[in-house]
Amino acid sequence: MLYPLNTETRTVLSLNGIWQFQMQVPDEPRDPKQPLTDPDNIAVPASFNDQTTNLKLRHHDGYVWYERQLTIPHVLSEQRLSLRFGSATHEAWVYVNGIAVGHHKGGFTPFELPINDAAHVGENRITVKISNLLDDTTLPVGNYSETTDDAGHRIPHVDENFDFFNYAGLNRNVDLLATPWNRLEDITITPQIDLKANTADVTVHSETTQASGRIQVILRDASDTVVATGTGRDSAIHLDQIHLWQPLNAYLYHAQVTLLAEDGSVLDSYTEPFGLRTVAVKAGQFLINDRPFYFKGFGKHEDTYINGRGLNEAANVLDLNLLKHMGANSFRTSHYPYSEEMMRLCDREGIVVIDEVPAVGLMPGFDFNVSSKANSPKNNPYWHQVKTQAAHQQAIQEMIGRDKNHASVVIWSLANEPATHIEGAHDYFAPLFKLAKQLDPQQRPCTYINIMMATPKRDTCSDLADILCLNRYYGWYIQTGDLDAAAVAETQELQAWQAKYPTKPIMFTEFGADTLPGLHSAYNEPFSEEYQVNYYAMNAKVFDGITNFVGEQLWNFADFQTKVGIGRVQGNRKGIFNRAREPKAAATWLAHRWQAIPNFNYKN
Ligand code: GCB
Repeated sequence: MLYPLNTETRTVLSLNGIWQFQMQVPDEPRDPKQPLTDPDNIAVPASFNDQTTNLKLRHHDGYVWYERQLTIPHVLSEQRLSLRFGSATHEAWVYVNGIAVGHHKGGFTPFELPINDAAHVGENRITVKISNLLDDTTLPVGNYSETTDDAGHRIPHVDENFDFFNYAGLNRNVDLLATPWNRLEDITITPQIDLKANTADVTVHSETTQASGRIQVILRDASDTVVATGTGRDSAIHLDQIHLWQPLNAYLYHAQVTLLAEDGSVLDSYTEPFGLRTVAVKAGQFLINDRPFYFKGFGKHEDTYINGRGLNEAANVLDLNLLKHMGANSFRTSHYPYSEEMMRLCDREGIVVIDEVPAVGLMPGFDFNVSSKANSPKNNPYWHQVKTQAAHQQAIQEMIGRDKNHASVVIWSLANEPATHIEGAHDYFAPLFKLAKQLDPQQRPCTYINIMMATPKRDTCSDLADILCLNRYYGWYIQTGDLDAAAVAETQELQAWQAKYPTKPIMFTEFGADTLPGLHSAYNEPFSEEYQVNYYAMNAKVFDGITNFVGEQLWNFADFQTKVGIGRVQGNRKGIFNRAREPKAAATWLAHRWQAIPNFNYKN
């Protein structure tokens, strides 16, 4: 899916700003033909939850309504008009002047709805009904229930089957797009790189809405010089003396694709950035441009004060600056695809990304203590009853469709901590891995993020993963406070994985300890800043002793908001930065370690 850009043929009008907003009274549907009656102001893009003093709204499970006026200028009236949402969390029904123009389910990927039949030049009313409800058919997975209030209303409740606050609303940009009727619908760029010859054969596949018209492709280098040209809906273009996209040393080319009429006039034009790099898994190593890469970085969240999960570009810029400052090189989009703006930024900055679908909560009964299900029986019927397969396929399709051209993306993560220690998981996941491989033109490695209970003995899906990504909390949820015992158990498990899969690279995609900044302990007590430093020092020592261990992404970059619970103190406090991005002591310790570890050939 193309990112919205102004070009010589296209106009993007931002609909960000203050919208009108109303919470729907449970069980009392509204008629979208009528304007909102007593609305409040709400900012877009942002989650609605932290913009209010109304506790009921902050914790509202159900429907909310957004509304605003849109003036369509005469000059755009001949083009195809559509509304484009960067995301609407988690489900949206969109109306223009009270007329339904479309619907989308899935809270972390963009969608575009044509509106010409419902809109007119001049004033229009845009209305969006949003649901933040989650259940056993959705991703993420929620535990849905209903109660009845005194007035007889059915009140929905969602108990998150995962560890982050269910921030919702119009979390990303909303735009009006005016595009030609005969237009470019999608562009797929697939480079075949010959590292030895320093050349690339780049296929630029252009999809158009109509069969008429011919395609011209111009490739420009980073200094905007034309380096090659091609023609046709499948343009094969050869590049000599290429510049590679490298971790922390990004180099971007641009493909300018033009759809021309037979008379040579421009029907549509769009420019897509792309990078040249290879990714491969070989002999227990993760190779970028044929060199063994070592992941240093984080699991993150889109989570900031006030904006909630809403797009916060200043926070994105700061987070990547902090990441680079620490000597890190990568992060995972835990636990959902992040904004398109963040992905474009990572391409530019040379940040290596593990891109994850919102498949989180695929386990019977989430608990803050992720080790609590250690003894859940292997023959639990969970995977035979699960109803998320359709949503999961759609999420994979939409993530890869959106992010396939990003040089920064090197791995697709198809789930976070599914219960793969329970029988039946393999049948659920095998078709999803197949689908991801079919969809990705670059054939990136695929994985799922393995939960603690899915040990080398109990796990049922690791054969599907190209790289073993483990979330482990030795010294936190288990062997709490005993780092010596934790080191022994962690080493044993890693050795067992390596023995089981001598050619698969292994990395940690989570490990961490909740820490309250300013809390100190001379006795190395959990929650103190000292314990967090010692916890990371213990882990580092273990990692350095495992040959096929190719990366450490800790949990979490920053403290983040969760639902309430006795295991959470105003959210999850495993950040090495607090929520305001102020460093805890561990940030300094880790910066020293990571600055001394090269991006390549660390283990050689
Ligand atoms: C996990 C989850 C993550 C939690 C984390 C924790 O395993 O993947 O979403 O926040 O543990 O802190 O418990």
